[in-house]
Amino acid sequence: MAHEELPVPIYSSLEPVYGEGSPLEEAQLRFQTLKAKFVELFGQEPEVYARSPGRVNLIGEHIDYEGYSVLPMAIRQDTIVGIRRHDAGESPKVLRIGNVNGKYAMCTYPADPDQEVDLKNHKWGHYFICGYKGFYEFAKSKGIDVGVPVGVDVVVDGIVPTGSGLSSSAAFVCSATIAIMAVFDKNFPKKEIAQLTCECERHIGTQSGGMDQAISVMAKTGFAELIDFNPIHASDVQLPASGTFIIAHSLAESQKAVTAATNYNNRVVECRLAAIVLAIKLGMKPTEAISNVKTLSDVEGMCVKFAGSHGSSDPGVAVKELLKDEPYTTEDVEKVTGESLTAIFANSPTSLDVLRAAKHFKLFQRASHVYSEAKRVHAFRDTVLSKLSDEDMLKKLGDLMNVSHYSCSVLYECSCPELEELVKICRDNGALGARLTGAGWGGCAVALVKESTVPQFILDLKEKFYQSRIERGTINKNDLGMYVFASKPSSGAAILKF
Ligand code: NG1
Ligand code: MG
Repeated sequence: MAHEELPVPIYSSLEPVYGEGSPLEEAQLRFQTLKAKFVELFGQEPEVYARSPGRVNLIGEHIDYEGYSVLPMAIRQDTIVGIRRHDAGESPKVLRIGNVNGKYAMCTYPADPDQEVDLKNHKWGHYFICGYKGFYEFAKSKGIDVGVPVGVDVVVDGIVPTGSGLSSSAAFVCSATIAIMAVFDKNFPKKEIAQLTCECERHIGTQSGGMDQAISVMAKTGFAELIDFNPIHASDVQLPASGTFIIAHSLAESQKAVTAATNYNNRVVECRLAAIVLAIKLGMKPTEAISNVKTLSDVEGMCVKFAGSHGSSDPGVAVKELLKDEPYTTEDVEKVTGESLTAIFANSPTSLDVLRAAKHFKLFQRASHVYSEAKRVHAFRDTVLSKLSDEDMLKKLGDLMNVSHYSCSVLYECSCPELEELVKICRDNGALGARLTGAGWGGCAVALVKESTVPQFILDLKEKFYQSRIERGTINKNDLGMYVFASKPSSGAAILKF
């Protein structure tokens, strides 16, 4: 049976998840600490645990929500959750969510799967509620009876740095969802869990694609994955052994849940408008485009046909010919659509927030990024599968990463000064390629480096990027290992019963 059709694995020890050596010892200690915290808070031990990892995206940025394939790998850093289900008679019926990290105060919610996530009042525990609601919604859609809602006690420990582009949010939502499933004795095929966690993370107010949850749930040790959407599917990608991916934090934190209206969701709305305008320019009736065209991948076929009449198969040709370079005002777009933007997005409160905050829409730039980035993902995979020498292969992969960064920075405008500085330092110090990873606007860069030069490369980054920040007191010297590290493809989500 295909890997993704299998349920989440259930283990009785940590070895299959964390492997040999110090990560295993570190993990053992974390699970002990979590259990002790659980007993301290709730007077009993957890019944079961779940874990789900963060990820680094190697290439394919801001295209998952447009329906295009991406190429991430899971990292070792993860979120672990311990959980106990209350008995049906126990009251009050509440969800009590504690954290090993004292920075996160205990959050309490009613045991009500229909509660709305309070977006105006952001709390860390909201990510757990996404998973809680997701589980009930999924069970309902499948006609599975999970009884009347009962309370649960939960303790969380996350070591994926937050706001870093390494998907701490998906690690949390996926581990939460799987913990709830496990405490209800339910399990489902991984690809269904990937879909359900993608949908339920949207309760937090970002119009996310499904990359983070898909890799967190479906990752396999030793492989990056090419993730396709509609339907979700993962294919293993074995990376060349002579190269290593280094993750380095720019130390600018991107608070995506808070900046969604001007950053992440803004881009989702711009892509939708670009897709609708393209469809209309390519001959679709405006009313039909407004109701049927959701993403740029929906109109790729029309764009390619258009390019064909210009002797090309590149959807970018239609973008160049049919969209103007200058930003579109609301009136510009409404002239094409014949419908007000507030009417087009009437059913999406988070999109209406975007419209209120936006001055204009850069349709040409965003569509150019998406179509070209989608091609680079396949070029990356084809290069890994090619017969090139290791040296040539790494060089080509690095080039693709560099062009991807340029496109994110210039066309998609999701970089920031700290990331630009860091990416440049990576390249100046021997990286074959370097780019921002994840949503951007802060967070991490990923650099491809020859295996043999990894220690020197990390020393150079420490000296040229981090040293001045240590001196300024931005970070503590002892924490450097959290901000810059080499990463191997790690394993996906698991349930742990000891
Ligand atoms: P981050 O912010 O790095 O977790 C986000 C989205 C992804 C994808 C990337 C950009 C969520 C949960 N994740 O990742 O789906 O769109 O940005 O490629 O919103
Ligand atoms: Mg996230």
